[in-house]
Amino acid sequence: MRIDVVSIFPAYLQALDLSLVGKARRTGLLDLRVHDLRDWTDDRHRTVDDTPFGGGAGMVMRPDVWGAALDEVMRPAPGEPVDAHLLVPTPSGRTFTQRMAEELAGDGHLVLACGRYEGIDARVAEHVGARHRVSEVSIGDYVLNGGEAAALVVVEAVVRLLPGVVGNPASLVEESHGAAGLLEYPVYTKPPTWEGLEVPEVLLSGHHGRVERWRRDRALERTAERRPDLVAALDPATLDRADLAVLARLGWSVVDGRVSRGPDAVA
Ligand code: 6GU
Repeated sequence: MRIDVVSIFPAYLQALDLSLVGKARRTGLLDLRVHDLRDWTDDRHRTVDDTPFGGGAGMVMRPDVWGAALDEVMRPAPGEPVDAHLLVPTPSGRTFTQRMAEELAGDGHLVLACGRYEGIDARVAEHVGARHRVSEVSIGDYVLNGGEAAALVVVEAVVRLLPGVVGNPASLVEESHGAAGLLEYPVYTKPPTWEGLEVPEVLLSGHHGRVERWRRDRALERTAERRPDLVAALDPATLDRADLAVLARLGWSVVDGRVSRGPDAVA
């Protein structure tokens, strides 16, 4: 896969030299290129922004500079038939999800355009959209100063799904099937006693069936506590009697084929 990241702070992306993404680059699984947007300016001050038409606070990134950068970076290399997909990190984008990461991992060429200030002139997405797929994505409901941190998140989430990047593919399989739609259960390692705190005895028992049940119970409890939206989205067909018992204790039940909580939810 090829990924290009364009930013006025290319040094921000140096984290992509490290760890699993860095290794994927060195082994040739990933062709990742970071560019300085100012390389496409042509004035003495290397200007990338200007005041917003219609007034208001802050600055907007100029379409001519971004257009020149993206036209060059997204142009298919000779003999490279893959259609580049432009990703624009912005708090007003569609929420970036694991499903989106899985889809993007199937693309041949991703380009991330990191905006700063109040964002990029809207004509850029329109211009690029005439020739390429364009997706504006948000990594969550909070505001960052620019798209760089979000680009790091998107690249890491996508690259770890590429074949050969994660050392033990069983980790990926476990993530996707392990407990579909639930948060992970708590994990422990040695020593079995630390600062007066014990590892739950069942995990030392060697009884695989009891361990699996305990983990599933903890995952259900955690999800009900922290992410009730995920519990409500569970497919009842994926729940066994023990699951339903745990959920009932927490005030959830299946009503009209849906997992729901509240007065008529308690059995
Ligand atoms: Cl993608 N960009 C910025 N600037 N802020 C964000 C974001 C992205 N996602 C959440 N907040």
